[in-house]
Amino acid sequence: MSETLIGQAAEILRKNDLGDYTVPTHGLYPFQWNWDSCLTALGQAHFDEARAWTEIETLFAHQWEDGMVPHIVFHKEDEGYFPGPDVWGTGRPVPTTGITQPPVAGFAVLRLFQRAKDRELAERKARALLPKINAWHEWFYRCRDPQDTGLVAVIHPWETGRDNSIDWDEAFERVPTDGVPPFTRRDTQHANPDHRPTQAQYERYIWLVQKFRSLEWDNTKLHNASPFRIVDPGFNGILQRSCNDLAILAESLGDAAIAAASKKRTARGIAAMEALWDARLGQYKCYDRVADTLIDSPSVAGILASIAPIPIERKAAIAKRIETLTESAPYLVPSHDPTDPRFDGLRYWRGPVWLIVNYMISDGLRLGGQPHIADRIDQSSLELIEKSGFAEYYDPATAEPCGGTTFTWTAAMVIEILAGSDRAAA
Ligand code: 9WN
Repeated sequence: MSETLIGQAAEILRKNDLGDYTVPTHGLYPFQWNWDSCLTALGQAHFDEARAWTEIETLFAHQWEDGMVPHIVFHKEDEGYFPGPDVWGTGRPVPTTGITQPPVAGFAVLRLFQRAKDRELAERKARALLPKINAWHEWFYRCRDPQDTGLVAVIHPWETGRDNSIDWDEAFERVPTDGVPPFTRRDTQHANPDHRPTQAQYERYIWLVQKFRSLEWDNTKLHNASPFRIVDPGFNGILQRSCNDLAILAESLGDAAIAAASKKRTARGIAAMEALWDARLGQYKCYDRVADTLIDSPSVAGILASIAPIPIERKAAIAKRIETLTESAPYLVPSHDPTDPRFDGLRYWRGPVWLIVNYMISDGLRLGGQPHIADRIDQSSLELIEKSGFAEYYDPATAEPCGGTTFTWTAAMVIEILAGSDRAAA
C-alpha cells in the first residue's frame, strides 16, 4: 500500500514540476508559493536531492534586497489567478507579491542537509542558503517586531497561509473596503466557492494590498501603517523552529555569528510566547497587536506552535488538547475547534484538515516526547489520502476532499510520512 501511495505522490510532484519550481496545483495556483516550495522540497529529496535544492534556490533567487522572501513568485504570466502582478505592482524584475509567508525554509533546509546522501552537494547548497535565510529572519525581527518584543506580526492574512481563519474575523472588521474597484475572482472558477473565502474577505485582502502598494512596499512603513497586525503563534512557532534549525546548520558549517544570533532569536521568541498561552484551553492563542488583546478563537495556530522547541510541558498540554479534539473530529487536526459555533468543516482554514499542518504538528510533538499523538496524526493523514486522494484540504468529520486536486504539498507530506522515518531525529 505504502509503495503505491508513494508512487502516486511522486507522480503528482512530477506533474506539477515546471523545471526549477513546482506549482501547488495547475489551474488554481499557477505560480511558485513560498512555504509550499520549501515543504515540497522535502518530498522531492527522496527521489532527487539536486531537484529539491533547486526548488528552494529558485525561491531565494527572488529574495528582496531588504531580506524579505515573497509569498508568490510570478515566474510566467497566467491569467488564471487573481490578484496577479498588476494588482501587486511591486516593480520587481520578475514580479512577486510584496508580503511574505510562514518561514519554513530554515526547518526544511536543515532537514535536507542532515539526511543528504550527496554530502558535497548539500554542503555547497546549504552554505549558499545560510546567509540568505538568516537575512530573512533578521528582516522579520527588524520589520515585523519594531518594538522588539521577541514576536513578529503578520500584516495580511495571506502571510499566515491560513487566509480566512476565524482568528481574523474581528480584526478584519477594521479593514475597510472603500476604493477597491470591482474585480473578477479566479479561485472560484477552479474550486467550489463554498470551500473558499467569501467575497467580503477578498475585498479586504485587496484593500490591504492597495494600502501597502500606496506606500511603495516600503517595509520600514508597512507594519505600523497596517490596520491588521496579528501575532500568530503558529507563524511565530515556525519562525522559532527555523531559527533553532538555522543555528544547528550554522554550527555544522562553522558560522558562529549566525549560530549565536539564531539561538538568541529562538530563546527570546519562546520566552515571549508564554504571553499567548491559554491554560484553560491547553494551547496558544493569537494576539491582536492593534487592539492589544488576545483573540478568543481556538484555531490550529496555537497547536501548530508545537513545531517550535517550546517547553516540554506545553507540548504535553497540546497533546492533551488534540486528544480532546478527537471527540469532535474523526480526522485530525481540524484547523478550528469543531465545538466552536463558527467552525465550518468545508471552508478552507475555518475547519478543514491540512496535511502540511499535520506534518509540522506531528514532528514537533514527536520531538517533544509525545510519539503516541504524533502517530495518530500521521495515521489520520494517511487515512484521508486513502479515502479521498491528494486534495488541498479535507473535512475533519467526513474526509470529504476540498479545494484543489492533485496537490503538490499534500503529496510531498505523504512521501515524508511514509518514507521519512528519520525525521524525528533532526
Ligand atoms: C494565497 C498555495 C497557497 C498556500 C496558502 C493557501 C492558499 C492562496 C490563495 O494557497 O493561499 O496565498 O490564493 O488562496 O491558503 O497557505 O500557500 O497552495
